[in-house]
Amino acid sequence: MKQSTIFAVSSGQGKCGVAVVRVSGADAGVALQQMTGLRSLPKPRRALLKCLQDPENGEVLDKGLVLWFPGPHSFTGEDICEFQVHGGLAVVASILRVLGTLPNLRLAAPGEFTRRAFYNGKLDLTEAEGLSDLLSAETELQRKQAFLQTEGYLSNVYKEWKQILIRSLANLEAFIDFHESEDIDEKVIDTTVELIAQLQESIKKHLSDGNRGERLRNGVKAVILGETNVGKSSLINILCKRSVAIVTPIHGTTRDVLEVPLDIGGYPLILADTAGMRSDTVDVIEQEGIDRALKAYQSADLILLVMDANNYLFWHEKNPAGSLYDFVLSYVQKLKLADFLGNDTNSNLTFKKQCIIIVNKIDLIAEKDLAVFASFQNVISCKSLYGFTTLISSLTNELKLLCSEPSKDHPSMNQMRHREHLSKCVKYLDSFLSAKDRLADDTDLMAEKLRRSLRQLDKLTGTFTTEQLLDVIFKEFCIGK
Ligand SMILES: Nc1nc2c(ncn2[C@@H]2O[C@H](COP(=O)(O)OP(=O)(O)O)[C@@H](O)[C@H]2O)c(=O)[nH]1
Ligand SMILES: [Mg+2]
Repeated sequence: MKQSTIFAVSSGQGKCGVAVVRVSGADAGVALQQMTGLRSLPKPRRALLKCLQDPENGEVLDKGLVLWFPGPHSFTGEDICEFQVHGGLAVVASILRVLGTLPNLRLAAPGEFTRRAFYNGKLDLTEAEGLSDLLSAETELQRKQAFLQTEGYLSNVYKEWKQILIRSLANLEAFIDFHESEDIDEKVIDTTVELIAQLQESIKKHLSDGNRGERLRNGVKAVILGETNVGKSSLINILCKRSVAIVTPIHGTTRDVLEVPLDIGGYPLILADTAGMRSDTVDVIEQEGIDRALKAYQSADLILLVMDANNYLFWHEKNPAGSLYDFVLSYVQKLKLADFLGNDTNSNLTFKKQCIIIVNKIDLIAEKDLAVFASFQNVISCKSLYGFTTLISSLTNELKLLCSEPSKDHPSMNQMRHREHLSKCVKYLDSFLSAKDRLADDTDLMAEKLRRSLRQLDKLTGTFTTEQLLDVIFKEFCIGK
């Protein structure tokens, strides 16, 4: 059965200056000629200004640029034609309607162009995933990571690993076939073990990146915690430059966990405002809010611990010899944040999770008392906006630690799917290495272990795949890509 030729708007939905309509498949050339009335196909990859018409009655629909990309040198590997037309809704609708009347043409499904590109070997699975990420990248560093991935930097790493496995397998197979008849060097076995041990090390290192690639892809989860009325909601409103959370002088205003996506220095941050922690509430709704805040704390990567400057001053006057550690300890105990501080022996302030301590409402402190706050790095006022430049740079530093630095030489994996296949691959390599003494007499079995680990890398890059998996990956794409 002949595969349909597909078409879609590739430039996004809605009214715009120019819309790009893309057609891919065996009948793309026919579509181009029908729409333009051209007797022959234009020169490849050269823009041509033409009137576009309804072939049924010659009605001119619009005037626009026409481009012809004969396969295999096209995005999908198939013949592609593109129409750049005026981006009015009716213009685009008329082009789509007419294309739909041509034989064997139909509207593309989400991701179908890219899926065809994948089938035609134009990109592998990790590159296709990179492309999907590039389309949804919201910050500069997400863009960078996704772009490098579409350019094949991640898949190059996996391809290199596959080569090592393929070479090792070839060595073992040669050994199986020839070691009795010919004198094949027994060193082949040692070399293979050595190669596999190194490979396993590299994959383990790639895996143990502390989810930094995944965080950059999905956003770092940060949660604002603190007592009621210290200015948590005021803080989130300032950071996201709009009034997302209700701010009042009444204790216990915030109940739901409120999440907003932010771009901080190019890093994606998903910041959550929470209900203030206090133990004496009798309000069931507020108590539910506090429980939710605790849950948000459990799953967060980064904590913004907010306190009121006056409360600290009060504590300090009562405990003049108390250290910052003592204060934070008493504060988190009051908030009932168990397991918050690190296990330190000499009262150094360390945290279980990355944490920024923020002292708010510094505007309410008298000049003579300001010196008391010298040991805090982040002293702010949500009222006067004092201290926000420092706070933003503290945040950026924390995000740098939590996310991977997009790099050509050490690209990070960034999806559960990658992690799963790589973990399984390591498992088979482990089992190969732990049984390596049997290599000489049970070479078949040992080769099978390598074959299985290779299969995992094949799944990763898509050399081996299933329709179901492709459905999952390509449905993430938009129509027209
Ligand atoms: N003077 C002063 N008041 C603040 C500051 N930040 C917040 N507030 C006030 O403190 C009250 C509680 O603020 P809110 O953001 O709702 O605190 P939350 O309960 O921690 O979310 C409100 O009346 C705010 O206007 C600040 O930096 N200085
Ligand atoms: Mg609040």
